[in-house]
Amino acid sequence: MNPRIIAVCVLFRLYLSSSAQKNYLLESKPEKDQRMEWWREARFGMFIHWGLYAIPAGEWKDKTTHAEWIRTTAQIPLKEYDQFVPQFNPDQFNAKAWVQMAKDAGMKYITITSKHHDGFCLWDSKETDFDVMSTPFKRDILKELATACREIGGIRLCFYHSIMDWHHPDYNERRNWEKDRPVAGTDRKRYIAYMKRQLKELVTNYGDIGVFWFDGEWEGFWKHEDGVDLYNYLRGLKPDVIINNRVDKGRGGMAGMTTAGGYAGDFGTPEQEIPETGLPGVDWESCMTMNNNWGYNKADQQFKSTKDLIQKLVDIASKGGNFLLNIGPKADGSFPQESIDRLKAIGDWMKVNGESIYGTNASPFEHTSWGRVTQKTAGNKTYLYLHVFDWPKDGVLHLEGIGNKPQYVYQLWNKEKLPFIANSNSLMVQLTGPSPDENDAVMVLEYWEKPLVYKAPVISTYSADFILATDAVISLPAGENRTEIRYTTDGSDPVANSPLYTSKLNITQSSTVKAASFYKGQLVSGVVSKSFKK
Ligand code: FHN
Repeated sequence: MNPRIIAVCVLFRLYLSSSAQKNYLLESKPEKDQRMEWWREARFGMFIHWGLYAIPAGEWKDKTTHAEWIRTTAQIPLKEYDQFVPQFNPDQFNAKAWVQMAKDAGMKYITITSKHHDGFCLWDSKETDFDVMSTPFKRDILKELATACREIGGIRLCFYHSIMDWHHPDYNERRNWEKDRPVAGTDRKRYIAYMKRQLKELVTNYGDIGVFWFDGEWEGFWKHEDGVDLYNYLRGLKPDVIINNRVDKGRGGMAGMTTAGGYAGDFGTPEQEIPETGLPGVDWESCMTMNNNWGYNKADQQFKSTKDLIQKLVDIASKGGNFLLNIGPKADGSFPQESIDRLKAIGDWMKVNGESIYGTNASPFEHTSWGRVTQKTAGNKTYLYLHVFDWPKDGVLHLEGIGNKPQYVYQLWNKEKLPFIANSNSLMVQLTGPSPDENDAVMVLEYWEKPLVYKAPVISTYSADFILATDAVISLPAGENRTEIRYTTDGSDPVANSPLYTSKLNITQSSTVKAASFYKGQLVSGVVSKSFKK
């Protein structure tokens, strides 16, 4: 063969092997920021858990508390569970209606279970017959959703994909009650290759997939090196795809955050909970059910109120996170009416207030008694969105810890400007009339400069209980250099002429240290305290 051709073949093989082995974990911050931009802007998405488990709808023999885990929680043998395949015929399924409901609710992406733990595939997979094409429905559900997203616009299609698979024999973890599925002869590498081929189908044939949301990573079957490999494999197929932290083994339980460096995954995944505070520089998304189940359970009527769901969305955004709110469709392909009603009501609120959610960042304030704050910078302007859950009875909204005046204060719902008084460390806004929205009424502070937000100091120590002596370090968040720390050690609140903190305190007696931030002689933060015991 012509030496030139040989050289080209060798170079091409090198290219293929190098692109397959590229370590995307070494991506630069600007590259990741660019990739995450749409997702951070979106802030709000729809989770969909749908599959064969919607047929029993949570009921099995004398229990009605099952859901998407029913094959396991009801200990249904594989052959008996497979009987749901010929029953799956969702004649009410309408992909356009689903996508439109998500869009009308103000959501920007849909994350649907391509395959949940039971192994059933909602798309036409060449890799298995345990898929929707083996049912009477014989339609590629994910393809119809991809088409609807493309035609309607404004909604990114994303896939939840379970690593754990209770159907494929080579996923060789077994439940202790599964006596009918021997492990002999199984091959975990063969399962991983199967899963990769299926993921390639999903990346290649269903349009511009935004996120792969892995789950079921917690069993011993899945190793850290498998997670890193799968992350790089998928990024190699689609470099701009976003992948959650459940692709690897770094998730710290249901709190969802990645516990240390070196693990793969672009965002944390708190489940059914919201972190206490935002985590600067960390991307995370809280996923929650509307009632108590991910998959459809016909007995579960405990739907969260619209007010609760809106305030959860706002709380999450005020901490810099995304909200992935779940729908569990029925076996016929329709959404539960309670879900439809809440999506509509949330959408009505988002039509008026969406700008206070989309593309916002975490609140610059530690705490506000009446609600939450989100913020957004556009050009040389910064907008602070005051989400008022509890309307002040005296008609005056107080904001503590702010040191400069906004250009304007106005009601987001009608842009009506409001009078306000600003002093050295707080703002008082005169509200007009009752709250227009008991779920959350939003006021806007428009700044033409960076808002001057004061932070309380933090008192830290190696040990508050000591024998001879211990140290107390009092600090302000990084970058806060406009204020000074004043402190006391007798338990009294610090005042302008209290001692100025300049270096760590040596504590030799039981005492209470209190500290606060001061600016030009004015108290501008809350008072923090820590007790020390000899
Ligand atoms: O076991 C799954 C469960 O079925 C559901 O999919 C949730 C949603 O995030 N994830 C796992 C439980 O943590």
